[in-house]
Amino acid sequence: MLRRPLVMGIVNVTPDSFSDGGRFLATDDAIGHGRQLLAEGADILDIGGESTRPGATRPLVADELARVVPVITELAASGARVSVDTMRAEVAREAVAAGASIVNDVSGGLADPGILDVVADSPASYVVMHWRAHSTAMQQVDFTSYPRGVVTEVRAELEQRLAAAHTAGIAEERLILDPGLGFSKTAEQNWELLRGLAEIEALGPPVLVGASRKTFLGRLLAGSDGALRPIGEREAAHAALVALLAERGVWGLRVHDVRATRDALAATARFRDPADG
Ligand code: PMM
Repeated sequence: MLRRPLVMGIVNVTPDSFSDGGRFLATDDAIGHGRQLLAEGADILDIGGESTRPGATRPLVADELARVVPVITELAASGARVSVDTMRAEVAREAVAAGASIVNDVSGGLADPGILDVVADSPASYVVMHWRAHSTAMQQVDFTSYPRGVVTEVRAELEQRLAAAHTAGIAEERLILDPGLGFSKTAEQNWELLRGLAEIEALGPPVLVGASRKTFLGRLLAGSDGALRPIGEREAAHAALVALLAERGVWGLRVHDVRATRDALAATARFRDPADG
């Protein structure tokens, strides 16, 4: 029987106001959101304090730490399996100390190479995502150019990042790969990567995919006037991808809507296997 993909629920610790009141509110909101996602069936909570949407500017390290550490501490203490979504060595170190067991680095060690040593010195798993540039630059033409084809080049670049992780001393069984949908990729390149996922899987480590609410789905479902389908109305298309990715046997799905994802996985498993569910 095919194992169902793990569901990684996204907990964004939203930028708070300048007052301490705002900060506490953001912490409480994120903890509450995490608990809700666990109740809906999340296997992992991915806690992040830096937005990586195109054009986003980076928070200060101190602000990123202040956003994520209290949330990780609280949710890990209540037994949740926690991942930290960060590109920074210092944040990864504090997050692991606070209870995170996965470091989800969207830059695959490129933004802050010291993160590889931090992970190597910890028991944490490490998500190596395909990435080329920070959010302010990643949709520029230079960064979405893949002359040998997006699948071939993403595979080759991920292979280099895996080698860097090995060199730093991170054992193979702690590595997870992610094609990085939307990061320095056009909508069409995201679809090509999904079609070519076998090439990424062939590198060896388990594969995580994050398609939830992304712009390429908004573009797929755009109205006749070209307006992108709003973020909150992309879930049916996402659920179809969830089913297809489950059939591929991916390791994990990084999603906003945990309940809809678990529903799609339940239907997929029941369709495939009469004994399941
Ligand atoms: N996407 C975003 C942030 N972190 N991490 C991984 N491993 N894979 C992703 O695809 C990914 C990520 C950006 O999406 P969001 O702004 O909707 O969280």
